Amino acid sequence: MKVSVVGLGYVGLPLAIRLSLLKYDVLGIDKNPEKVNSLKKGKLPFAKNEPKLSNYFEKSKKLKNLNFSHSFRPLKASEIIFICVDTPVKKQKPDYTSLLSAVDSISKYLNKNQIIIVESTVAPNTTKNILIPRLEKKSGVKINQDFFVAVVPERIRPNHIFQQLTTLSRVIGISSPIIRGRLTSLYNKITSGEIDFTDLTTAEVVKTVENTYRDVQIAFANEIALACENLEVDVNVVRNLVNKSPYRDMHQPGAGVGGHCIPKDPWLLMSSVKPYSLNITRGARKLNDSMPRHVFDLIIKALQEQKIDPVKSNIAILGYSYVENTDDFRDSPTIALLKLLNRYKINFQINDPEVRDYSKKPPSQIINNSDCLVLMVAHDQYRNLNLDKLAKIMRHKIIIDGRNFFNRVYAQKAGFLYKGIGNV
Ligand code: SAJ
Repeated sequence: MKVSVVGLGYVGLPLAIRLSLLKYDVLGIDKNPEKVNSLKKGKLPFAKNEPKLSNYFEKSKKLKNLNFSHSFRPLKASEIIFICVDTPVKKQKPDYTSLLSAVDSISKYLNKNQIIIVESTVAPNTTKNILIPRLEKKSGVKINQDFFVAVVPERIRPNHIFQQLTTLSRVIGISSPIIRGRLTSLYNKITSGEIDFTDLTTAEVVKTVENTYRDVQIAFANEIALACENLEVDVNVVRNLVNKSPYRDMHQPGAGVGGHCIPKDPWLLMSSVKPYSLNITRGARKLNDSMPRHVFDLIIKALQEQKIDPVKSNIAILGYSYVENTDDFRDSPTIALLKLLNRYKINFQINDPEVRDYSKKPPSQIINNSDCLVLMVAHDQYRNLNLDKLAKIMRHKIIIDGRNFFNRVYAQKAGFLYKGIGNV
């Protein structure tokens, strides 16, 4: 069976490779010619450290059933077309530029009996009220008569992509029960997880709510961390003891919430619900977005305690990506922190072993002669940092711990002024 995947990012490319290994005849389409050319040459354009991605890509190349194109014309022959393009949020509203461009290109070649599967995360009611009418208008074919649509939101996380793609349960919203059989067969091959059928809008709500739920959980942890700073208790002790109580799952407070899912999906949900509601959701977003500012305030407070003029200081930032052990830095909290340091003309250097632009200098080189070490991402590679050795090369010994990464007592024994989120 011929299938097409439109959008070859963190979702689309692993999916295209998975489908190739499942022996489908796969066409990967992307608007970015450099990405298409890199893939045609057999080179991964990103996520080189993603477990299994390069290994599966090599296997797929041997099957010769995965091709790449910048043009949409060949998808005429596809029975199934997956849409996996980015759906960012700009000024708290959905930006569907890529999505609508993909839909318009697909509609030029849409023909009978094709199924379009929207894996991109969209606001509730987008597929029903925007995508389907646009497809019909631009193609002249009719929904549930000539073509069908499904909403199957992706459920993957960088650094765990194939593990999640092949095992997690999937929600499948369908435009008509007619396609239930075909989608059952398809997704039972893709994942060993359960597949649950529902309508198009419910599937969109489930996806945006599952990420909003996580954002609210993290915001609660951050709020309690700020309270613990005020109460001068260690939030990590509080969290560990709270979570010993049944049915509690207090999340990790931290330097902020980044990535292409959690900070975005609550705005997609809010954009589709009448105004002035979802107050907890809105408040959680605001609090999580304020955490990089809180890290900045802790830096300034620590420098002042040590009588260091911030504009004459040198800050060592560890971690640029949005979450540990990945090179993905979309919406990273560190980006927000750097904006503040730049605004107040405070010097800094960055190390991130996973991000090419910041992996050339080892941590020791950017920490050498610095006044303050700020841990923003809990990369495994930072686990071998020796605080006694770092204390000897720093000009002043301050640690701002954005991820409860270092042991406070140990850091203090090594002579550091230690301030952690919720543990100052
Ligand atoms: N974070 C915290 N405290 C926590 C957990 C995360 O501050 O307790 C921060 C992280 O540092 C990061 C951000 O939140 O900056 C997001 O982290 P994440 O672990 O949620 O990672 P994501 O963004 O890759 O989330 C994805 C989501 N999966 C999909 O959208 C399909 C999310 O729904 C999953 O729960 C998550 O992966 C996962 O853990 O699988």
